[in-house]
Amino acid sequence: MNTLNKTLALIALASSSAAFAATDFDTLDVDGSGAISQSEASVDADLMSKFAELDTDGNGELSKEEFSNA
Ligand SMILES: [Ca+2]
Ligand SMILES: [Ca+2]
Repeated sequence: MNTLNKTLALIALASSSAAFAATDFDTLDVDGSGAISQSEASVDADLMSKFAELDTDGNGELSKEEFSNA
Protein backbone atom coordinates (compact mmCIF):
# COMPACT_ATOMS: atom_id res chain seq x y z
CA MET A 1 0.00 0.00 0.00
CA ASN A 2 2.42 2.61 1.28
CA THR A 3 5.91 2.49 -0.19
CA LEU A 4 7.50 3.96 2.94
CA ASN A 5 5.83 1.39 5.19
CA LYS A 6 6.86 -1.35 2.79
CA THR A 7 10.45 -0.09 2.87
CA LEU A 8 10.44 0.09 6.66
CA ALA A 9 9.03 -3.42 6.85
CA LEU A 10 11.80 -4.69 4.58
CA ILE A 11 14.43 -2.92 6.68
CA ALA A 12 12.96 -4.44 9.84
CA LEU A 13 12.94 -7.85 8.21
CA ALA A 14 16.51 -7.45 6.97
CA SER A 15 17.85 -6.23 10.31
CA SER A 16 16.16 -9.06 12.20
CA SER A 17 17.83 -11.63 9.97
CA ALA A 18 21.44 -12.50 9.36
CA ALA A 19 23.26 -10.45 6.74
CA PHE A 20 22.55 -11.63 3.19
CA ALA A 21 19.80 -13.91 4.50
CA ALA A 22 17.65 -12.68 1.62
CA THR A 23 19.61 -14.98 -0.66
CA ASP A 24 18.44 -17.99 1.35
CA PHE A 25 15.57 -19.97 -0.17
CA ASP A 26 13.51 -20.31 3.00
CA THR A 27 13.91 -16.58 3.76
CA LEU A 28 12.83 -15.57 0.26
CA ASP A 29 9.85 -17.94 0.36
CA VAL A 30 7.92 -15.56 2.61
CA ASP A 31 4.59 -17.39 2.32
CA GLY A 32 6.16 -20.81 2.76
CA SER A 33 4.69 -22.15 -0.48
CA GLY A 34 7.89 -24.05 -1.27
CA ALA A 35 8.57 -21.88 -4.31
CA ILE A 36 9.76 -18.31 -4.85
CA SER A 37 7.33 -16.13 -6.76
CA GLN A 38 8.44 -13.07 -8.72
CA SER A 39 7.20 -10.78 -5.96
CA GLU A 40 9.15 -12.77 -3.37
CA ALA A 41 12.24 -12.63 -5.60
CA SER A 42 11.86 -8.86 -6.07
CA VAL A 43 13.61 -8.18 -2.73
CA ASP A 44 16.82 -9.46 -4.33
CA ALA A 45 17.83 -7.49 -7.43
CA ASP A 46 20.41 -10.06 -8.50
CA LEU A 47 17.94 -12.90 -8.21
CA MET A 48 15.29 -10.88 -10.03
CA SER A 49 17.66 -10.26 -12.95
CA LYS A 50 18.18 -14.01 -13.31
CA PHE A 51 14.60 -15.03 -12.54
CA ALA A 52 13.47 -15.90 -16.08
CA GLU A 53 16.71 -17.77 -16.72
CA LEU A 54 16.42 -19.76 -13.49
CA ASP A 55 12.73 -20.58 -13.99
CA THR A 56 13.54 -23.43 -16.35
CA ASP A 57 10.01 -24.87 -16.39
CA GLY A 58 8.54 -21.40 -16.96
CA ASN A 59 5.83 -21.66 -14.30
CA GLY A 60 6.58 -18.17 -12.93
CA GLU A 61 8.04 -19.49 -9.67
CA LEU A 62 11.41 -20.83 -8.63
CA SER A 63 11.41 -24.23 -7.02
CA LYS A 64 14.16 -25.09 -4.57
CA GLU A 65 15.87 -27.03 -7.33
CA GLU A 66 15.68 -24.10 -9.77
CA PHE A 67 16.89 -21.70 -7.07
CA SER A 68 19.88 -23.94 -6.36
CA ASN A 69 21.19 -23.06 -9.82
CA ALA A 70 21.42 -19.37 -8.87
CA1 LIG B 1 6.38 -18.54 -1.99
CA1 LIG C 1 9.76 -22.87 -12.04
